[in-house]
Amino acid sequence: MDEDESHEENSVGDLIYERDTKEENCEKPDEEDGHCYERKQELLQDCKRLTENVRKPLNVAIIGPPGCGKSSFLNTVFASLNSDRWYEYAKIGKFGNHEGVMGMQVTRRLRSFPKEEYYRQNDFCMLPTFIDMTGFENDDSVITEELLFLVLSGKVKEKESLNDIATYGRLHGITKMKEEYRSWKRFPNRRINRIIIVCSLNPDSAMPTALFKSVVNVANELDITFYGVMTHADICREKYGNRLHEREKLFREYLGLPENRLASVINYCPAVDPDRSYEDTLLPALDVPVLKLLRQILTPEPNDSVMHFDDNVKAVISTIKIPLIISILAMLLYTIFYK
Ligand SMILES: Nc1nc2c(ncn2[C@@H]2O[C@H](COP(=O)(O)OP(=O)(O)OP(=O)(O)O)[C@@H](O)[C@H]2O)c(=O)[nH]1
Ligand SMILES: [Mg+2]
Repeated sequence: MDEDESHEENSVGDLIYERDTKEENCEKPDEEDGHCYERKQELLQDCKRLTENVRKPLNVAIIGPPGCGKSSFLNTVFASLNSDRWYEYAKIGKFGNHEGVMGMQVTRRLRSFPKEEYYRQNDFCMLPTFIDMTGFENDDSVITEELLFLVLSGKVKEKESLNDIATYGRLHGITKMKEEYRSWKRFPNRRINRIIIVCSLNPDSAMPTALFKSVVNVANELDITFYGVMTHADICREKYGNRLHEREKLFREYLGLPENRLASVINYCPAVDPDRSYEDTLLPALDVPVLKLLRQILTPEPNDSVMHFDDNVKAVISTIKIPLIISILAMLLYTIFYK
């Protein structure tokens, strides 16, 4: 049996053991389920407590190369934040490679997951909105960087086609693109507060350094804190040994990430649990590292609940606009007909 085969036969228990031996706070393999379950509950409480005093939910964007496990990671995040079972909220599948099914161009849009969509308990907490940013190529062209700027600064609506914006930029040039889209109304509720950059731990897959460069440039320009997540920790540990440390190191160096802003995760997926027991229950050993990272992400930052001045003005205008128009019309009608 080769290494791959032996790995495919890995049970969730083996994976939990691997995870336990790595996770300093989930390290008792003989009590693995119970211990990880308790650790999960502690971390979950910490995460909820951190959101108690926030004025509005954070927007957390997920970005990474096609097929690296962004949607799977989001579903793992949602499972971690809940207490019943895993669900497929973010659709999993390899559509990210430029062309979709039967060679058709896939229209790329942002997909947001507000708390109401993924959180199934009734308690009050201001958990974040997660935004799946599929469709960014490994590219550091000015057009990609500008597209990232528009998305991260909250200028792109949910249904807006990212392809159309990029095509406009390619046809008319970067200056026109900036003039056209930066002048668009900003949606204060869509401004991104944190970024999670996802990358596979597999050393055989290419490291999308150009995309990383663009994300880091734009995140720094907009003063957004970013985090790193490395997926596929299950298939890689045994097979690649030391090469994984090199890969992690490289990833951190490209992003300039301190260790506390990086997590290696195993996502809920059939490769990890062929019986898909997670459709009935949760695997707390997979949740723990994700919740540890989320606790970091949810730690309040000075700018979090502060709205920019122009956002406040726009918010006030848009709130009073309709009643104001109705009042003016009513006054006009009154003046015309009764005076
Ligand atoms: N073994 C293993 N497989 C994973 C892991 N995470 C994701 N996968 C698999 O990788 C494949 C791609 O996952 P997706 O979550 O669709 O990747 P994505 O980045 O959202 O892909 P696009 O949206 O197309 O860019 C799926 O077959 C997943 O089951 C992991 O941690 N371990
Ligand atoms: Mg996806």
